[in-house]
Amino acid sequence: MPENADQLIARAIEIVTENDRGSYTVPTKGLYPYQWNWDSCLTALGQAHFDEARAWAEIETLMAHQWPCGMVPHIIFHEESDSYFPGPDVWRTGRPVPTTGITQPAVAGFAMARLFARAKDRALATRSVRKLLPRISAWHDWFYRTRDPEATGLVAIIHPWESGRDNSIDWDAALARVPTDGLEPFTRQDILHANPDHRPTQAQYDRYIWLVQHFRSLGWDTERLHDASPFRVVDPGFNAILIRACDELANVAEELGEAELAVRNRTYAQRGRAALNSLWNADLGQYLCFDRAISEQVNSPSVGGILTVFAGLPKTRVAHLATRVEELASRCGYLVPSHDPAAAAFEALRYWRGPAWLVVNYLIADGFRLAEHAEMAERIDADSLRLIAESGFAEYYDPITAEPCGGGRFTWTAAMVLEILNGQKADA
Ligand code: 9WN
Repeated sequence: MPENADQLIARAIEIVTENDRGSYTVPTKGLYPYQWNWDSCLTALGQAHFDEARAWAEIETLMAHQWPCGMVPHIIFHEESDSYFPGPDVWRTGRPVPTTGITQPAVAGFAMARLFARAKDRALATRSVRKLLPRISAWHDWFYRTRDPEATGLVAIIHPWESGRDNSIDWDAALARVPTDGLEPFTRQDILHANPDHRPTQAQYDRYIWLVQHFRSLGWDTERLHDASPFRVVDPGFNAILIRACDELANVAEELGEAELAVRNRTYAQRGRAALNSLWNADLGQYLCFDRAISEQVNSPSVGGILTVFAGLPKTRVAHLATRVEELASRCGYLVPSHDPAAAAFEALRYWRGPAWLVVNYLIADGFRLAEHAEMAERIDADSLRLIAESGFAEYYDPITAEPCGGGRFTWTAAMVLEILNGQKADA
């Protein structure tokens, strides 16, 4: 018998709780034993439905490990573990609690605003926001200062892991230009926990680690890394998340009388949204990445160009993106594939080269909802719930068959189910 909404909510809470380490949540046992940046912010959205204080703590813990320059690291290594590579001994960033030296999609500003808007405990929410606002705003400043040195309005990522879409086809050409000379020998752990055929390849890992060594050799000086990196790509999805976070932070700052933070973040958002136009590809009807190292558009129809809807876009653009999602729907069983199944490089089971991910579905659906395309948002939510019904709370899914892949009992997948189902209850 299919589970009803309350049973699913109970299971989702069980998963989020079992991965809770007190003040932060791990993505899943074994495969990912630390705190990840965007996982935590999306997890907090789910936690808030059953424990608001715990949700605020999740984001506060992450922000407590912000670097003095403003960067918020992609992993915080709170406890020792030998089940993940590359650990703190490889990164060697010299932080009091070890962290990596790169960042991840800037979901925090959006998550903070959403928690604040829904909070029942207003006093707690206001206290938390007062702490978080300046920190998250400093992260946004860091992005536009160090990752957009020529003030184009758009930031670049300098490592595929920063995108959160690690082995997307979007990075293939740029990553192929990353050398591997001087690479220190290493042993991967991920392929002991998950099917190697569903994970990035060894050639990709070699380049991921070479970049880490290269940045380490530059002393993790984040003011220098952009220009010094052979890998510099402008991802429309990554920028969309940052733009929306700036806008949402500006809204909250206005409400709390923080005028200076509000104006600064609003300006970032407006400039970013205008600059996204340069990434539009009329032939495909979606946005594409731009390889800043060689000044060329990347001809790769990935979900990053659809996730752009999350920025809050003009109606004509949203309509084109809705058409594009319809096209993808005709080529798969479950929205939204991380790559167009019609493309030759599409791989249904390999991580970010085809599979569907609930967090991305959630952000895309939210963008359509923002643009008053409720029908498309509901359709994507329905596919997310179909994936759960078919295959449980997996890390990601084959978008054609719904086969579950990667780690099991996955925190952010469960958190997204809490968001979708509680949202539906509230609308009923
Ligand atoms: C590297 C934790 C993270 C997610 C990323 C996802 C994957 C890590 C890895 O897992 O990346 O950061 O080792 O594969 O690609 O989006 O944040 O769930």
